Amino acid sequence: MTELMLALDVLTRAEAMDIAEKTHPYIDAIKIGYPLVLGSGLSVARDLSEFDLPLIADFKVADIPNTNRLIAEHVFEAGFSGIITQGFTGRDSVSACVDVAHSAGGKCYVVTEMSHPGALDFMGEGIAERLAALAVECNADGIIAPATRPERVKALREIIGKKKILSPGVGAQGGSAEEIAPLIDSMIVGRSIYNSEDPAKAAQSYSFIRN
Ligand code: NUP
Repeated sequence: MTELMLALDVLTRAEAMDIAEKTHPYIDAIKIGYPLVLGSGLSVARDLSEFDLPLIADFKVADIPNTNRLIAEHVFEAGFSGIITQGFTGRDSVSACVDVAHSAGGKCYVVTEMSHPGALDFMGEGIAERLAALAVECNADGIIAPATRPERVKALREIIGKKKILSPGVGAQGGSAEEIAPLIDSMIVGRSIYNSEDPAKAAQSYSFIRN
């Protein structure tokens, strides 16, 4: 079974609550990041907790260990259950996020190779493998890997074993749900659900991955 994680990149609390209300029976987790939090404030996390789904903070944290720790503490105090951090800042910075997450009973995921074309300028083969190994070394709960490049997801799976792979890039970025779902643990989908005329129906259209 592969989970469906809704990337809720709408800009206001009202829109976020509306889409979550319509889609929550068909999704397994919600991910929010800068677009919604800068538009509505961090307190939107408490509002979304009414849907009783894991809530992931996609802040791609990328600072020195002390600043990462301060950011992660805010995230878990705000009611999130997981955080996404960059890995390229190195083991001490990643460990700071993992430690705060685990102390709060939450999860921490490390970005390895991003899903957009430009990711290959700096994060492609070789580097992504090192980032995945760092995620294992730092005891992170999983990685972010690109649904737009299934062969890269297979290579990164070899490194992380049973840790979770959360994978964005299906739909608007061109990745195929059918192709990526068997390789990953959680499929992250945003625009093709929240921009749909009927978000509930769009979310439901991915239910084959959850069976
Ligand atoms: O490599 C990444 N690619 C990516 O798209 C890492 C991410 N965290 N994301 C996020 O996943 C992106 O910021 C957005 O929130 C979501 C994909 O959304 P969409 O392309 O399905 O609209």
